[in-house]
Amino acid sequence: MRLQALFCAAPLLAAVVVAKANYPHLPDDLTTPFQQRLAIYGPNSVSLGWNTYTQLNESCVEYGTSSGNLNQRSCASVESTTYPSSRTYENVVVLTELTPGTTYYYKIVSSNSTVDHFLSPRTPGDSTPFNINAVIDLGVYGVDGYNIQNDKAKKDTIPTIDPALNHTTIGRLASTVDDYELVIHPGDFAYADDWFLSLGNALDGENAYQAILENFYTQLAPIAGRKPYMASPGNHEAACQEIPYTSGLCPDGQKNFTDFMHRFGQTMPTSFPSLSPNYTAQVLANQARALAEPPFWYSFEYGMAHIVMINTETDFESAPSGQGGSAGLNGGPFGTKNQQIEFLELDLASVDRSITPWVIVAGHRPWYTSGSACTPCQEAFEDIFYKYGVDLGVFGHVHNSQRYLPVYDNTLDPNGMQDPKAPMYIVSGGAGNIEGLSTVTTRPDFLEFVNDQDYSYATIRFLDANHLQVDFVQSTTGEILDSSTLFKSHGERFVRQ
Ligand SMILES: *[C@@H]1O[C@H](CO)[C@@H](O)[C@H](O)[C@H]1NC(C)=O
Ligand SMILES: *[C@@H]1O[C@H](CO)[C@@H](O)[C@H](O)[C@H]1NC(C)=O
Ligand SMILES: *[C@@H]1O[C@H](CO)[C@@H](O)[C@H](O)[C@H]1NC(C)=O
Ligand SMILES: *[C@@H]1O[C@H](CO)[C@@H](O)[C@H](O)[C@H]1NC(C)=O
Ligand SMILES: CC(=O)N[C@H]1CO[C@H](CO)[C@@H](O)[C@@H]1O
Repeated sequence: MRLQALFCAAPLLAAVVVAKANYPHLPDDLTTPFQQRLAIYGPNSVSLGWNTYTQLNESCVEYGTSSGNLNQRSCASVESTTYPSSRTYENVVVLTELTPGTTYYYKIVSSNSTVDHFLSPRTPGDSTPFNINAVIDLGVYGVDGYNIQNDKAKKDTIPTIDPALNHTTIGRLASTVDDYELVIHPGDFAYADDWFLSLGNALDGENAYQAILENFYTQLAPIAGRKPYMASPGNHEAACQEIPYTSGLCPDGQKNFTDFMHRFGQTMPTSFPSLSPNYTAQVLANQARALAEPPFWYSFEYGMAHIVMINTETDFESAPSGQGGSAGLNGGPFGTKNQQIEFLELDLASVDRSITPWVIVAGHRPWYTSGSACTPCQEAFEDIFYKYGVDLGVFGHVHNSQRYLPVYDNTLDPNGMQDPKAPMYIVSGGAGNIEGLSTVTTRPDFLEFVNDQDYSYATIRFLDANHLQVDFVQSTTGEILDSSTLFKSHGERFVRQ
């Protein structure tokens, strides 16, 4: 209300303010697809989400294994959705019964779309080596590098982004696109809720918020439209109260993970049925499946890997972004009491290592970290990780790269990297965003590598059933900043310890 009065009284100011929220140009053809995002949706299926600037009467995708013959067609089972303050509509189509590990060509049905392609998921148990990237805390990029720490001048405009001008991390993900098969991104996308960092946005938060989201997901589309891009939430998806004084100006779309839910709610999978011949494992997997709550917590399988995405923001005891949580964000809950924790236990208990030897759990807030440790997360999750022999924990939230030796209960695993019982942990939060990199202030025990000088991310290489290599990649050059290999014998089929 007050905002509108201000706009009438000061049209000049309004014009300046509106110009600040730099929305991408509207296409003439409103059916043009933007913000494409693939995800692994099932053992033989992939979901494809995209946004349009009009509601489509029918959202469809044509696809096939030859670029010249898109002989299959799949249409949305639900209508495209939007939310207050958004300019766009979210469309989702699921492509099922795909032949595993095969290149598929696809074209979103529109009078203005082009053919792209993806690799269909590898069957759980396929022992072909493959790589994934862990990219966390990734924000919008501008022509001159929007994410330079302490460069206030660069924070003052919301850039319109030409996707061809890919910078640092997104650029590296584009130029290495044949080197990895999927991306995991557990939290903090776009940093649209940081709109208030630019003074020019003060009276135009709603537009600034939406403009940053549109710019970011359009810039990400060349990656997320080519590779399954698996999401779970971070604190920047939660709400407006990151900085308390903005809460009075909170755009509807910014409250309670709204954009995140709309964008990824229909595209992320529920857990898969078990392929184990063990009946108990099948039952446990089905129980876990019923408790999965995508896009907040879920798991999927891919070749040698069972990957669980968790929610470190809400839905466990003293969750930092939950009701009454320490971050003051009051988000969620998204499940019933204890649902996420029960899900995680049942899901991990169901894993048959003779099918998927590697178990990775990825979430946003770390507990082994230099700075900003999430103690409630450690209390909620660490024992479960250990009990079921999680091999690698992947986190972000702290804006740099860190690697820890296998550790449990703040005690180093005596075996180190040679067949430990405890999980190895990494923080891969240096992808780059408006807040810049986080300076390393403390060097906790078990910290083996840390870098707070370079925008970077982690490549996880599944070499075989016993060797997992983790490389930290410098975004600007592609140089490997750190490389380590974890050996696990994986002798037990169902780990309990
Ligand atoms: C067609 O799509 C491209 C983006 O893929 C967009 O830049 C262009 O404006 C669109 N053309 C029309 C006529 O809408
Ligand atoms: C949807 O259908 C209506 C009625 O047939 C038509 O007027 C409109 O142009 C269609 N919209 C799109 C985006 O195709
Ligand atoms: C079957 O799976 C359960 C857990 O899922 C495990 O405890 C049990 O040992 C397994 N049985 C066999 C014969 O492997
Ligand atoms: C957030 O959304 C969830 C799911 O719709 C709902 O259960 C919860 O009550 C909402 N929380 C708040 C604070 O509005
Ligand atoms: C400006 C720039 O570096 N553009 C690059 C973005 O990424 C694509 C895909 O790798 C390259 O072809 C462009 O040269």
